[in-house]
Amino acid sequence: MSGKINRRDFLKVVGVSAIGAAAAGTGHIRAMDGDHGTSTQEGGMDWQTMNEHHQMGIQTFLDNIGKDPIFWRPPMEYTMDGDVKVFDLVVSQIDWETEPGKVFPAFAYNGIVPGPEIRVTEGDRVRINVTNELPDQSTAVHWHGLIVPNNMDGVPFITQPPIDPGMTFTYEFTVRNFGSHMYHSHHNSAEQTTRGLLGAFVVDPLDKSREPEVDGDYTLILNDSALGFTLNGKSFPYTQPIVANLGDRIRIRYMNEGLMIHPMHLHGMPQMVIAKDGFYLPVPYMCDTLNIAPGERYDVVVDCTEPGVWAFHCHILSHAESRDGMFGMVTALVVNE
Ligand SMILES: [Cu+2]
Repeated sequence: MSGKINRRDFLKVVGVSAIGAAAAGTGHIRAMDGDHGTSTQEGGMDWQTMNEHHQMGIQTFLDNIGKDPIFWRPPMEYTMDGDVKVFDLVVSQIDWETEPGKVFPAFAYNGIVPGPEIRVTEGDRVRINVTNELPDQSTAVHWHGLIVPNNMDGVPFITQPPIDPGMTFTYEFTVRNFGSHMYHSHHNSAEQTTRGLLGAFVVDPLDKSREPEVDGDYTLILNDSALGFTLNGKSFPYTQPIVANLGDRIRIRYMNEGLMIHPMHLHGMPQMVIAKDGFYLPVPYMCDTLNIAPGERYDVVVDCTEPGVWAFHCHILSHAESRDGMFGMVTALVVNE
């Protein structure tokens, strides 16, 4: 998967080789004015050190490609009971690494943040057994975007009692509407959801006539606050890129489970927005930066017409880059020739 990307090509694309050449005194980046010596800037880091930190992050990202097999969550396994698809979700407290050595006390569905992706087809009957193994918090699960009976909506004291520690609550409903949806805690949710009780609930339509034919289908869950700025539970440089071949058409399903807006900017190629909150748009539209607010889902299609490694990040820059280099909500689209 990463075989076609080498360091030289990657650095060429992101421009680090030019910075390196300039540092060696052979490049064509010239000082425009004033003092460009090695004096320490505000923040206690000289520019050479800043370059090194940035370059190290990029190298770590490159070296880590393909090393997180569940970054793009595989569909969750289920069992059949008659014609009912039965899923089991266990809520527990774990230590979650958004990057090696950066460990947060987190909450998880089935031990991972985000939880496993539930993927079914419009019209399916589903049963989801939710067992709460948190030591000291009750919880509940809301099926965000799905049209369900009121008593399955997952809001404690409105539609059900909370699921106390040690208890199991069973949700069962027929999946009536397709699209890119989510599931998450709806109890103490500012804490529980941002600490990890979130996941994708993707429903394929029965009528595929408006579905784009794609070479790859990627769910990208945005989160912030309790675990920092993450994409699918990881922070750059430990996020994974989307790897495509020239000419591929890919689909990205953005889901924002955080507390902040995140305008996701893809370099190199436009994004065609085809659906909002699971509903097809009457007319798709093109953009290069797509703002995704908490609770929103957007489906986009990208035609991979431009070879190279293209930066792909939240454009609230403080969610993506610091003096120490890129961090948080940054990944890449790799288009192999
Ligand atoms: Cu952001």
